[in-house]
Amino acid sequence: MGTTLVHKILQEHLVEGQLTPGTEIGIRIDQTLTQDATGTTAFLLFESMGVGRVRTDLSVSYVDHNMAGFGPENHNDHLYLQTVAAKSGVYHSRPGNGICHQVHLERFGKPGATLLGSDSHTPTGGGIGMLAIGAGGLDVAVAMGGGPFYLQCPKVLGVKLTGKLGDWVAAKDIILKMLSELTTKGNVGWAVEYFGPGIKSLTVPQRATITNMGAELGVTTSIFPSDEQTRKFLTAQKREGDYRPLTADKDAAYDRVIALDLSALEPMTACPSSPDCIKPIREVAGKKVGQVVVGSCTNSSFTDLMMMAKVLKGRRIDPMVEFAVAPGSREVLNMLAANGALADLIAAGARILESACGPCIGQGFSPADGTVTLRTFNRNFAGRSGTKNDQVYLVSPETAVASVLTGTITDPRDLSQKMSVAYPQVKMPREFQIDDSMIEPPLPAEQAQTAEVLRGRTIVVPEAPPGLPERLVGQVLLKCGDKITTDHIMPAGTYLKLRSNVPEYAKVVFNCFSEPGRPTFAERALGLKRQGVAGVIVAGESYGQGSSREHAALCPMYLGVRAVLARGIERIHRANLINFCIVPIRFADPADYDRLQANDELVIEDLLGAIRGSDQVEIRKADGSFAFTGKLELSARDRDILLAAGLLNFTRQESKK
Ligand code: MIC
Ligand code: SF4
Repeated sequence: MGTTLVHKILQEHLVEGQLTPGTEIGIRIDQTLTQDATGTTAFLLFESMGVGRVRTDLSVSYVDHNMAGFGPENHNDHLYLQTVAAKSGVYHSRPGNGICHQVHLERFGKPGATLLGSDSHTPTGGGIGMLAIGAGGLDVAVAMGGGPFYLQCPKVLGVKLTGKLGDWVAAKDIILKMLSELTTKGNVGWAVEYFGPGIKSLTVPQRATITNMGAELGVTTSIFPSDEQTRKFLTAQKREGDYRPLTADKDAAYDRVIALDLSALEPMTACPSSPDCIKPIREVAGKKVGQVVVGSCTNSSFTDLMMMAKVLKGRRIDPMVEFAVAPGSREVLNMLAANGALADLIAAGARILESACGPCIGQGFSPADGTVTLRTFNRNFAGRSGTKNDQVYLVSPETAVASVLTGTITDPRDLSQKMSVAYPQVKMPREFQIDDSMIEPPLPAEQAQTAEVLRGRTIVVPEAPPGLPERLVGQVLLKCGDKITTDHIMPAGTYLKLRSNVPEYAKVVFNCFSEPGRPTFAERALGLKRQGVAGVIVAGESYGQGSSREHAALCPMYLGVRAVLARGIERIHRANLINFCIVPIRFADPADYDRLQANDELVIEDLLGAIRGSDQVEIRKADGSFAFTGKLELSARDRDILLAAGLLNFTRQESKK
């Protein structure tokens, strides 16, 4: 049997282990990306590793999340990142240059290379045939220092695409269809590889929409082959030299194959409040819309926005809808400005936002109470928009433009049928308008030695975790249900600016569960910590889904949380927990979840012994009423990291050997 594309690239980069799905492997990382919201911690940790300059082929620091905050925090972060990147041998994409994934695809993505990014949507790079993986900032810092990245060798799901998308049906509808079939749960340990005759007609930006939102499936990565479409895109980006054809073997041994006929697809949406709450648009059509927001790393490419501008040219948006557009990059924005499309969008009534994450991460543009908001983004977790009880529908740019004209959720195919609007065929440009002047190259090594790094007062070096105790005495601080996202654990929005200051940011851990007049999670946790009692979190399935933000481990660790007991923990978050010395434990019998309550006191007699050499731990309630078994699904390296009190300490110990 032949080899899948995923395993071919893994094989080329393998430095430890064997390509047996489910076992741990170490791979060489060619490129890294960081963004500001995870990047400040990543760089602070990188600095404290004492490596000096990065040892990858290419590392890029982007500023796209924390852009327009009130107070000095954002600008302090930008200055730190700009100066630390220059000193460390890292390219720096300045604020305003665009969203990391969009810019990386345009200017740096390379078929066959490995990319590790401190952002869960790093697999966007799979659209150009890279093996692109999201991870916590500390894992990325280690990779910047030249260390391998360790992961579970994934099983590969082959998705055979046939047919061709119809008019008004978009790449977004392909990934929404995938989410309707696979959901956001239970896909840990898989990678998705697209193949078949249907891929030929999909451009790189379309493929990138699909691999980007593959993150919502919870898979390790998603990838398309590198073919003529890839060559066309790279040539248009004046980077033909980076092209390399790459496909799976014809008889590739996929662990599972599913088929999708693109011709049979219809416009879809993810309904409030989960990316897998999928319905065909026609089932929700007619609902009044208050807001339409186009942008994010999923759908803000030149072709997406050109399509919209062509539809809107000479038309006006519905008077009861607010409409905002955030182009994915400065390249996209410049091109729209140069060809007049920007003026068409403005004339139609669009509010143009800067090229950044913006409303996708709750930086403004929160919807009014009780309004439906349509967004071309990838996540609609409750409250992420900044409004409690929000009603966020994730849609394609096609559905967004149809709905902004009518003021109701509209199947875009109705634009042709009922309003005689022809579907604009937008071709990929032969040449993009390239201007890399907002990407600063690093300083040469000699100059870097004496260069100063600007560390403003709001940038606080995070504490390393303390060692784990032999005997863990803990208390259940919180019992939560299924699908707890990292947005629940560490809210972004107005708190995003606190990312560089763990003691401050930790105050809002789990604040979505706070009740007025009662002590917060942070207050209770710190109270226990002072008494020498560990905090324990009890959770259901898919705990920690969503973002790669390691603050969802780092801040609870700071508050004294030492263990998470769950029915299931998502890949990136699980790695972050281990990196910050919080023990991830799975219920051996999922029914034991029902027997635990908040405030229960728990004891693990021989925690360190179990971490050293067992696949399970015995846990009992301190009152003796109940004992149960937890599974420790740890690789040898995971055990070493936990015993060394986290990855930073572990890396320091290893470098001394
Ligand atoms: C997100 O979409 O949630 C983010 C913000 O991009 C995160 C990263 C972060 O929390 O900084 C992600 O997806 O990893
Ligand atoms: Fe930025 Fe949103 Fe993409 Fe995250 S999902 S990187 S916040 S645009």
